[in-house]
Amino acid sequence: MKGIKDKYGAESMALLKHGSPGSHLEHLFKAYGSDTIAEPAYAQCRGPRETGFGLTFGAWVGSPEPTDIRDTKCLVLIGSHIGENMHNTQVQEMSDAIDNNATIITVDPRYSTAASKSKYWLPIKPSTDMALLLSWMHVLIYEDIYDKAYVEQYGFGFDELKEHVRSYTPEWAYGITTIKPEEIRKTARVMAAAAPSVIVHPGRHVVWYGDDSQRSRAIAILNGLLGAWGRRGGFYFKEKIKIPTYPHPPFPQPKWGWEELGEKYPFAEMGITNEIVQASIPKKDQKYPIKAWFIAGTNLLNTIPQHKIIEKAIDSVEFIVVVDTMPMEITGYADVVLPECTYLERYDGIRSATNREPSIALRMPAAEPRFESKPAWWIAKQLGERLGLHDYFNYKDFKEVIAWQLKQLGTSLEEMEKVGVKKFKRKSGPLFLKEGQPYEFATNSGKIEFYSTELEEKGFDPMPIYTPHNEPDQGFYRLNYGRSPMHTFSRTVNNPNLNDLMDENKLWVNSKVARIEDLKNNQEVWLENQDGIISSFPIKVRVTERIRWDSVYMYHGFGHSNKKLSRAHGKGASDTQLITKVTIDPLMGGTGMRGNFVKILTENPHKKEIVS
Ligand SMILES: Nc1nc2c(c(=O)[nH]1)N[C@H]1C(S)=C(S)[C@@H](COP(=O)(O)OP(=O)(O)OC[C@H]3O[C@@H](n4cnc5c(=O)[nH]c(N)nc54)[C@H](O)[C@@H]3O)O[C@H]1N2
Ligand SMILES: Nc1nc2c(c(=O)[nH]1)N[C@H]1C(S)=C(S)[C@@H](COP(=O)(O)OP(=O)(O)OC[C@H]3O[C@@H](n4cnc5c(=O)[nH]c(N)nc54)[C@H](O)[C@@H]3O)O[C@H]1N2
Ligand SMILES: [Mo]
Repeated sequence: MKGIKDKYGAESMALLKHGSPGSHLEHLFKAYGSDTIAEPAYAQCRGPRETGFGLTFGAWVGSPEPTDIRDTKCLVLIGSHIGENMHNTQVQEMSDAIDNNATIITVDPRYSTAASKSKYWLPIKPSTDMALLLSWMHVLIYEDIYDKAYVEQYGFGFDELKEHVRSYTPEWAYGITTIKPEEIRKTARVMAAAAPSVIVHPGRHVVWYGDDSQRSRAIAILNGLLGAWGRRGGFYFKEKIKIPTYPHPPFPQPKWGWEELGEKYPFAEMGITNEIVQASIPKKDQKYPIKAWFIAGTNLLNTIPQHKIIEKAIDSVEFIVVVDTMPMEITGYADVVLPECTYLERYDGIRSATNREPSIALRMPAAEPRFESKPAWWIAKQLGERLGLHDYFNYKDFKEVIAWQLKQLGTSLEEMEKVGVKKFKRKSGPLFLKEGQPYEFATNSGKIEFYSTELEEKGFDPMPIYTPHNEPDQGFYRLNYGRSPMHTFSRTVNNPNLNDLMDENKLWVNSKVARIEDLKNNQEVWLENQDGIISSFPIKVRVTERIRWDSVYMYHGFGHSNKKLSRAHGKGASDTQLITKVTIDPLMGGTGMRGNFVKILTENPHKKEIVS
C-alpha cells in the first residue's frame, strides 16, 4: 500500500467492499488518502431505484425500505419476489398484510411465491414493464381515479404527464406486455380504490434493462398519483439515529475518487464498481488509473457481470488483497488473503436502522475467532499503524469505540449486550402527512416531480418513455434469475446446514419448451449464451408451468468453481458467468443484466475438449 501510494498516489488503490467489513476498511482508506471506493449494492443492485425516487420525491427509498406493508390495502410487486427475497421485516409484514386481506398484485414472468399469494398475477413479457406502468398511469388519469387533492397540493408537472401518457392506453400496452387490457384496467382500479393505502413497491435488485432509473421513476410517479408517499399503508417518513463519530484527525483530501470515476453519469451518488474495473485496465491518456485492489466481503466473480473484463482488470493491476471468511472464487486471485473471522466471532460497527422508530443494534462475539482469522477492525488498525496512521486508530480494541459511541447515545455496552437492539423515540415528527398539511419535498420545485426539472436540465427525458429491449433469437431463451430463499447470494452455498436445504440450483423450463427441446425433469443440461459462453457445470432441468415459455430461470449464486468449496464446487450453474452483456443505465451507471439469452445444450460440450 505504501509502494502504490508513493508511485501512483493513494487514489490509485481501490477498495471494493460489501457489508460490515467494508466500513472498517473504508475508514482505513480515507485515512490513507483514497476515496476510490465502491460496492456492488449500488451499480449491481438498488442504485437506479434511489435515482428514480430521488428525482421524484427528493428522497431515496433507502434500506430498509420505508414501506408500510403491515397496514397496506394493496401491495403491487414488480418483479420483487418477497418471500424468496428474504428481507425479513418485509416478509413478516407481507404475511400480516395477507392476514388483513390486503390485495396483492404481482407482475412477474414467473409464478413466484409472492405471485402464489396474490389476487392478481400478471405474467408480463420480460423487459416490458415500462409499458404496463405507463398504461396504469393512463388509466388512473383518464378514468379520473388518481388522488386529485394530493396531486394538486404536492405535485409538479401533472398537466405535462397527462398529455405524455395520453396515447399509452391499455390496448397499446397489451401488444407489448401480453397483459390483457381489462386486466390492466381492473388492477389500476383496485389500486385506486385502496389509495392512499397502496404501495407500488420500488423493488431492490433493479438493474435489469438499462432504463432502470426511468422505470423506477415510473414506479415513483404511480405512487405519487395514488397519493401513497407519506400516507398510512403507503410509504412512511423514516427516521434514523446518527451514530457519533469517534474522534480522529480530518481525512486528507484525495485528488480524485469515486465521483470522478463516475463523472459520465450525472446522477451517480455512490461509487460504480464496474467503472473501477474499467479504470483498472490501462488505456492511453488515462485520467484516473487504478493500480491495485483491496477487496473485502464481495466475491467479484459471482457479483459483477462480464467476467472477461474483470479478468483483464485482474491481470492488469499490480496487487490484490482480499479479506474474506472462506476460500471463494475471488480469493484465488489474491496476492494476499487476510482471513476474517465470522460475524459470530467479532464486534462490528453499531448498526443504525431506518424504521418507523429509529433503532440501533449491536453485533458482539459469541465465540473466539478460530485459526488465524481476525475481525476486519483489527485488520484495518494493524494496517493503519504500519502505514503511520496511528491517530486514526486511537484505541486498543474496537470495543472502546463502541462503548464511547453508546455512551454518547445515552446507553452503554452493558445494556446493549443484554438487549441487542434498542429502539428510540421519533424526533422528526409524525410518520404520515396530515390531511392538507404543507410539506416541502427536496426537489428543485419543492414538489413531487411528475415532470423532472433535473432530468430536463441535464438533457434526459423528463418523463419516462417506453423503449423496446432486445429479444432472444430463434432457439434462445431469456436468462432470468433471482434469489434462493435458503441462501444469501453466492456466499452461503458451502454452509453445511444451508447446503442441506439446497445444494444446487435448477433450470426452470416451461413444459412447452421441455416438449420442443425434448427435456425431462432432472436431466442435466449446459447453457450457451449469445456470446458463445458455455456454463462450466451442468444444471438440472425443472419442468414447470411457473415460468413463461420465452425465458428460463435459475437461482443466483450457484455453480462455484473454487474446488476448496467442498460442498458447493461444481453444483449447478452460475448466472453471472452467462451475463456477458450489460446495458448501462445512462443516468447512474448501473449494469442492466437481464438482456442475456441462452440456448440449452443436452450433450456435454466440455467432454469433446478433454478427448481431443
Ligand atoms: N434469500 C435471500 N434474500 C435476499 C437476498 C439473498 O441473497 N437471499 N438478497 C437481498 C438483496 S441485496 C436484494 S437486492 C434483494 C433482491 O430481491 P428482488 O429485488 O425482490 O428480486 P430480484 O432477485 O431482482 O428479482 C427476481 C424476480 O424478478 C423477476 N423478473 C425477471 N425479469 C423480469 C421482468 O422483466 N419483469 C418483471 N416484472 N419481473 C421480472 C423474476 O422472475 C424473479 O421473480 O433480495 C434481498 N433478499
Ligand atoms: N448474476 C448476478 N449478479 C448479482 C446479483 C444477481 O442476482 N445475479 N445480485 C446483485 C446484488 S442485488 C448484490 S447486493 C450483490 C451482492 O454481492 P456480494 O456481496 O459480492 O455477494 P457474494 O457473492 O455473496 O459475495 C460475498 C463475499 O463475502 C464473503 N463474506 C461473507 N461474510 C463475510 C464477512 O463477514 N467478512 C468478510 N470479510 N467476507 C465475508 C463471502 O465469502 C463472499 O466471498 O450481487 C449483485 N450481483
Ligand atoms: Mo442487493
